Amino acid sequence: MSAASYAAVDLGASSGRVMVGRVGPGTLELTEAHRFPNRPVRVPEGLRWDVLGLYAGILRGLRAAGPVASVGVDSWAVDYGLLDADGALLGNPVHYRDARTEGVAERVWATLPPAELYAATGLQYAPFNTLYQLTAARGTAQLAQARRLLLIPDLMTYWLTGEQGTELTNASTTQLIDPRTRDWAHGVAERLGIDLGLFPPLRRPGDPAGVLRPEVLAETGLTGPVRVTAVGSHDTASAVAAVPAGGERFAYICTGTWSLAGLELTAPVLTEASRAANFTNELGLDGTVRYLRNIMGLWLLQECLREWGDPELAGLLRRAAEVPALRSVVDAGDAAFLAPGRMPERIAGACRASGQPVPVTPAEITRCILDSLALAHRRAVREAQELAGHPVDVVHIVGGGTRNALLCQSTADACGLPVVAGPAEAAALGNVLVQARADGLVGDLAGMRRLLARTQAPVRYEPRGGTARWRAAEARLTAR
Ligand code: ADP
Ligand code: LRH
Repeated sequence: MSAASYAAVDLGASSGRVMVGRVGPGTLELTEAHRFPNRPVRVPEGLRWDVLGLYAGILRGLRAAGPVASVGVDSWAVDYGLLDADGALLGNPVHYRDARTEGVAERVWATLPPAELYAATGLQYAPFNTLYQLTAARGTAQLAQARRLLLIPDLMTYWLTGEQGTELTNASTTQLIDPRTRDWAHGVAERLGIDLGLFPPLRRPGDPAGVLRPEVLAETGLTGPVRVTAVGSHDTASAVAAVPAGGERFAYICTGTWSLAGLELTAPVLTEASRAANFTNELGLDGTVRYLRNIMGLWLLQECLREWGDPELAGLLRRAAEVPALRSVVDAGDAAFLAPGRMPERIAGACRASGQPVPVTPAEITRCILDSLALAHRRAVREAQELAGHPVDVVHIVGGGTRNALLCQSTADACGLPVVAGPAEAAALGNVLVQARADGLVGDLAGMRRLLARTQAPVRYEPRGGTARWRAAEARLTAR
């Protein structure tokens, strides 16, 4: 095969998309076949994902994509659907921002203290890790009936193919994987009474994952057989694979609903200092570890926009750029911002509580959010280097946030390092390249990155000085 087209299904927390990647010798082109919103739905029992709507969007996207050699699916992490003995979905998957995990960690830690849990799994503490979600679900009628658990991309893959598997990069976000063996953490599951038998066998990026079912072919107008290939099904794993870096001395920030800021390493960092700093060791392609911190990300802005009736973003960002920098900042790593609702008020409240000027207008609040994100990026990039003993010369930003020049420039200024921004659709590109690699069209991870650097034209932002102001802003937050 000398050239081929691949469909990447990439489900982000704010939108899903089906992208088509055309890969040939030294060429890589990505086009959008279909994009659809991803909006959680609040029902009496809590916040749920509309997975049927997402699946319908995928089918529509595959129809628009036209002939492809194979399909790969990636999505946000940690969430799952439960299947009954007949293989039917038991209810809508619970959203990771649902309140059901409040207070659950303390129950888990009574059996397995946080230090032991970190030593065994290397995962950050986040209330929504699958391990805590499954503990919260204990005793429910739904879990009692469940015979299978499929993470979201694995559920979509199952509906497309009829085949079940658990893709490793996403499994590493469950907190049930040992990052050293890259296999299940059996001891952790046993001590917490979690049945690993619910998960189908592990598969790895590049493994075959079946072919599109005849009904799917009929609905999408595609001619079979169309293969489905396991990719880095955690969107962040696919995005990191598509960071167009040369060498090893780089940090990355995947900016979308979340900012995931950190390093690519060859072994996990499981020290007590790393745990205290809440860095996570998730698994990447080819034996790599994604050593990173979760920062609230553009979620803060998305939620404000929702409250403000969705004003035009470009105009708002222009006005935000005119607001003086660093008047007030909030801790963009604070889990207090995890839940939806009343975001402008919560941000203003955090500024007031820390004795800073209170941002009032949408432009002022937007500036506060972007400065706060840049500040959190600075801190994560610095601390990751210190904790891993892995220095960097450049920060790569990928994901939707690369379209926000103010955020990219502020991050360069805050870090005191050049920022190389792009590609915006990194997760889809990483997804496509893993499929193409399975067909022998591209080489190893370094080869994939060279191809990306040559074909995806990133934008470079140089730091403009003034790091002392960022240091002072950081001190304002940490002094509290
Ligand atoms: P996810 O995959 O988590 O749904 P994306 O990577 O698609 O997120 O990024 C979405 C974010 O990118 C939006 O919330 C928005 O802040 C930012 N973004 C997208 N398009 C633009 C744009 N044209 N200008 C500025 N920011 C943008
Ligand atoms: C980003 C992401 C992130 C997870 C979060 C739940 O989309 O996958 O890596 O921590 O969603």
